[in-house]
Amino acid sequence: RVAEDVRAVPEERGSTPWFPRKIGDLDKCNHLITKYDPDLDQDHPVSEPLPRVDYTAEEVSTWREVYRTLRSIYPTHACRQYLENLVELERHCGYGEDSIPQLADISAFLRERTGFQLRPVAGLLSARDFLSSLAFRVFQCTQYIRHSSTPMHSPEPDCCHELLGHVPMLADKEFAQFSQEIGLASLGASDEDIEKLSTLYWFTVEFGLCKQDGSVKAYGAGLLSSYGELMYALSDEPEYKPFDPEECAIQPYQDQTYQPVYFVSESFEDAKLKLRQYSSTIRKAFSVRYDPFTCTMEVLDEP
Ligand code: HBI
Ligand code: FE
Repeated sequence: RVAEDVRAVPEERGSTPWFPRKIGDLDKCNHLITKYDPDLDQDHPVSEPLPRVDYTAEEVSTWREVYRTLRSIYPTHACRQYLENLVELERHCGYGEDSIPQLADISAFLRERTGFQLRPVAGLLSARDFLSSLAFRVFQCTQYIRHSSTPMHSPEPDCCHELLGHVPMLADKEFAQFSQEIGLASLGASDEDIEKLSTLYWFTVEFGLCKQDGSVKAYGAGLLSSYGELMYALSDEPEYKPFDPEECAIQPYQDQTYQPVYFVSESFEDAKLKLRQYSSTIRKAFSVRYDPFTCTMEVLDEP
């Protein structure tokens, strides 16, 4: 059941790789690279309600430790948008030390804020599948938690990473737009361009920093869900580069240890405009526009 070939796609269309045209097509975008939770239903349709999970006392205790540790440094290390949304999530979605918030509640909250919705996924997806869902404002989200023996580290995304790293940012309008545009750029792109967009995603959505009121703050989910790397990223050790998609897309990155370099955005608005400019240089035989009323991709100028 685990996809050996991350390039596997349901069908090919000329020289353009297959891509989802309507939101229900995302049910085919579920090629796992690694499967983390053997119990989780791998094929959860986008249209079905999100399952609620009864987490064990041990799982909640892992969450508590992670929440408490990270929460203490957010006021000084996280960007303004993150902090404001975290407070909202604490108020409306059960965020706090005492229980693991449920995807169903968070998804309903995000839909109201930015139109993003969550879909449960059993592990790490292929980059193409993962990015394509962003084009529909669907965030494929793990629902299991890391092992209790390593509360401050997880080799794979888990709910601590998704809920503390990604979710507060997905509630921000500009950031949501930025995320969707990476997804749109990925539709039907070549494998080489998917690789570049993944790297771009890595240095922004996962490990991005931004300028705010004269200092540098974190907005990347990989940082906001890792105490160690969050402290390191905002220390004077790493190198900072101004966000430039061209350079960012080919920067070698680290998934075993801290990043040697971080990209600093002026603002999400600025990052979005730069990303748009970059996306326009990706060679494709067509362009796409998302119709949020019908949840379909309009494909223009298709050969
Ligand atoms: N799959 N479930 C899941 N979660 C991610 O954050 C994720 C993924 N697959 C690929 C990926 N992230 C990134 O490394 C980029 O390739 C998009
Ligand atoms: Fe992530």
